[in-house]
Amino acid sequence: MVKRSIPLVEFLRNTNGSILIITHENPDGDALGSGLALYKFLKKKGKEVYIASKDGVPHMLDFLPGAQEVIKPDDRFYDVGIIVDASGFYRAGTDVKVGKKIRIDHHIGGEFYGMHDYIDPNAPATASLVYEIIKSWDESAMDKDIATCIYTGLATDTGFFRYSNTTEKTFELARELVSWGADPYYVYTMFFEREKPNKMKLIARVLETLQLHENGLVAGVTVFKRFLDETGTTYEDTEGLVNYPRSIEGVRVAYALIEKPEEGVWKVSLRAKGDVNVGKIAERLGGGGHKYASGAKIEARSYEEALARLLSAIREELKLQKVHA
Ligand SMILES: [Mn+2]
Repeated sequence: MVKRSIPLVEFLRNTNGSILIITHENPDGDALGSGLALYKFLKKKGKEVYIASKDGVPHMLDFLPGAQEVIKPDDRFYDVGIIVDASGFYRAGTDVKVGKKIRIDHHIGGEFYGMHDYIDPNAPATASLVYEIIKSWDESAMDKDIATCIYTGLATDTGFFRYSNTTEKTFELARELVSWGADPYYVYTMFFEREKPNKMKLIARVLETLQLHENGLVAGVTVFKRFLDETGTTYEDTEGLVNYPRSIEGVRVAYALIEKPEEGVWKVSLRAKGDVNVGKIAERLGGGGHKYASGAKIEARSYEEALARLLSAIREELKLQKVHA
């Protein structure tokens, strides 16, 4: 194992103040997995550490060790703030008062706070960066709980080892985490196989909205707010619906357009199949993300207007990126 000297490790080692770890809005498996792994590790190291998420912990991630300890961001002042798995503190969805800002992340671009940031856009997950930090600090502090958190981040960000960011190194990391006690079957069943029957009813409605565009290069679904009301589901249940249009043969860009009238916006999730960069599409709409997964919020008065703006951003990028059927 290569031991790297990491300035962040030296900084945290010498910190006696309070530390707030914070995730992005609507946290996913990597945000909470990497955040909780770091939280548990820093606790073991005797640090005064807290973990916060504006939207709490979604049902499919409530099995993560330490999930009950996640707090809502508050008005307290923390000496150090660490944003995980996000391109900056603005992604926390709320203002936090911290003395020093640090970012641990694998997104391209974003905000930089200085030499104690730990950012690697080539990492498959932020969780793998947290694992590097722990290994270079004190690997003997690894345990089953921390391994489970890191494994969940790695698994969810690679589509459970199916996406194109899955490499030999990903499996090597996964093997190490399993040797520390992470249980792939446990994580898989807790994450995927605890759906509520109402979610199936929501999926049925949403699939009815399927549309194909650009000769089948683009496919998407729409989640109208009334679908949630009619099926007794919430926005949390819309997570992952974009994977259905992506699974269609020939589709290169998939979207899920989600009506959020209380915010006056349409939220869009984008997924790429093959070598289209959907991060660029999201940027055109004022959002951001990765090459393969991104999102944005479209301010529009009607569904037609939101869809037209989304499709025009997709069309322009497909032309620029020279993507043809
Ligand atoms: Mn991530």
